Amino acid sequence: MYVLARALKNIGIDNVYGLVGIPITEAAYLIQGQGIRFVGFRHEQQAGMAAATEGYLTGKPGVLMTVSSLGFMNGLTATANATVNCYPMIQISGASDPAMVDMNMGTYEQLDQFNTAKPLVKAAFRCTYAKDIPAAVYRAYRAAVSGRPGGVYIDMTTPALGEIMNKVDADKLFYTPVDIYSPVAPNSRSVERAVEILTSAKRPAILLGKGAAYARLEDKIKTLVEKYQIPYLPMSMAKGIMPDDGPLSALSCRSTIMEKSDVVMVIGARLNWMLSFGKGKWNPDMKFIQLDVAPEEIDVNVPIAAPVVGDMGLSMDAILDALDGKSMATDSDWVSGLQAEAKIKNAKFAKRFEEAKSMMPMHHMTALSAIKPILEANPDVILINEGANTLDDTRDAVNMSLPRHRVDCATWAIMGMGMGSAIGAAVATGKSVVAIEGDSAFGFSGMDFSTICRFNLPVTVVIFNNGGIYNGIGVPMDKTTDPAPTTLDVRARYDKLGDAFGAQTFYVTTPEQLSEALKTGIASKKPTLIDVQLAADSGKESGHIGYLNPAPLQSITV
Ligand SMILES: Cc1ncc(C[n+]2csc(CCOP(=O)(O)OP(=O)(O)O)c2C)c(N)n1
Ligand SMILES: [Mg+2]
Repeated sequence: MYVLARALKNIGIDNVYGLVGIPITEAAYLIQGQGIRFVGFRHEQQAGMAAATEGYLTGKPGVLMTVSSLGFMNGLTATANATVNCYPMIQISGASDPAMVDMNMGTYEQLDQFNTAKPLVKAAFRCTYAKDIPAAVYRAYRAAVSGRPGGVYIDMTTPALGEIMNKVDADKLFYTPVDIYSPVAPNSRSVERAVEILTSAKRPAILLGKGAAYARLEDKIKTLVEKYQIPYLPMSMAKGIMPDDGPLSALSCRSTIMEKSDVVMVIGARLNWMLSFGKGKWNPDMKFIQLDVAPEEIDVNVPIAAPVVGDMGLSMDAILDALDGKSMATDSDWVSGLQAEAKIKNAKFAKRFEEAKSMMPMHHMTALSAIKPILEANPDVILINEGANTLDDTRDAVNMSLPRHRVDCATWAIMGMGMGSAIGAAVATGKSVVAIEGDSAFGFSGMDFSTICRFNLPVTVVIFNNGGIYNGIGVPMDKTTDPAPTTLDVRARYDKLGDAFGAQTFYVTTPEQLSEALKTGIASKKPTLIDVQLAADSGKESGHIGYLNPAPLQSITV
């Protein structure tokens, strides 16, 4: 296990997130002994979310360590989520002796973890001998960050962890991998094609995904947008690559971009369910230019007129070079039309906010009217966000102005990333973090608020308590005294959970109290928990994506 600790140190791992037990406890101590921070969690899924968030924010894979069987599977949920979201991370799990697993001998915590993990990760390795550990760690690192990033699995068997080697032989195992991240340039014909289409566009737009944030394209995108006056539309986690309230932001004109643009340059985003698969609402004559690191992403759902496949930084450089000296053919009223529409939409949104301000008990937007100015005045705070209405309303309300400062439920729209991601963000960047959580969403990871306290991290957790999944007014259909399937506890005092672990806590019922509490939490840089009392009828089923629910034939009150 010393070999493992040293391999992690050699490759530059700063933090390991995990939860110990047989057979990894001693390894965790030795890892700490190498000067690597070991952040011990209460649940492996959250440790995994922290590792994934570190990977997304830094571009270096986050590392998760789990015990065998259920610990492995708890962590694997986060590793699978990382693969889907293209976050680089490595899950290293203690594992039983593979010879015994293969013969189904009923050994301690027996599970064929290697084959269980395989379909959910980019690459998987199994170490049966200590001599294989450094190469497995280095290869896992390379696999996690290369091409499309994702989750990688190492089955760290008990025999490999316990094997004793002589030091001279062990020392020979370490090497420095050459070019552990090696960007691949796009082909020049694809760049020319993209530039031809872009410069002939009458109504061009840029659609930004979190891949563009991960690839650190902000300076190049700024040049493209400003020099060629192209409006941009960010996906949720791409907010802040360019300022949400900038003059070319089309954030409030999403439908118009979909329906009216003739060329959209998709950068690090996928035309998946979140974008109606590039069909339906989209202009049927649309020409998509798509920049992606993975060729498999091209032509998914709709044919792509100009794919540019390769490292997106190199692709952007090549496109900017090829554009130099060329001019755009944009209709003269395209940008001004969008700006006029944005003005009207923003005014409408502001009016909605004004109306919500005085609602008592508070609604989501009432609480956000207090939160918005504080977060916008502290752009360097990383925002973590999960829930349904809590997610949608916060995303719509809070403008971002810096890249990689918003992490949320992302592609799978999962609950259960909050505390882990908040911890990963705080540990990996040293920055202050605010997590805005629905009361249901918080329940998935709430116990790891204690990890925030134990490590004294600058994290403020804000819980929007409307007493349920979507709201607290669901009507039970069987007329028993059981709560409805969506109902939680609108009278719960989440702040008392914070008290149990020594956090600074607040229970707030008005926007003024919330404002004070949030300012205090951020300024203190201490673990803070704010229980925000909302009305039980604030929020609707599934927030903005209720249309995805199959329709029932009976009348149901959710
Ligand atoms: C792992 C997982 N389980 C269940 C769901 C279904 N789900 C979607 S949103 C949500 C919770 C919404 O309630 P809350 O977080 O309180 O936000 P609100 O809409 O009430 O503001 C749930 C359980 C999910 N997305 N992920
Ligand atoms: Mg709720």
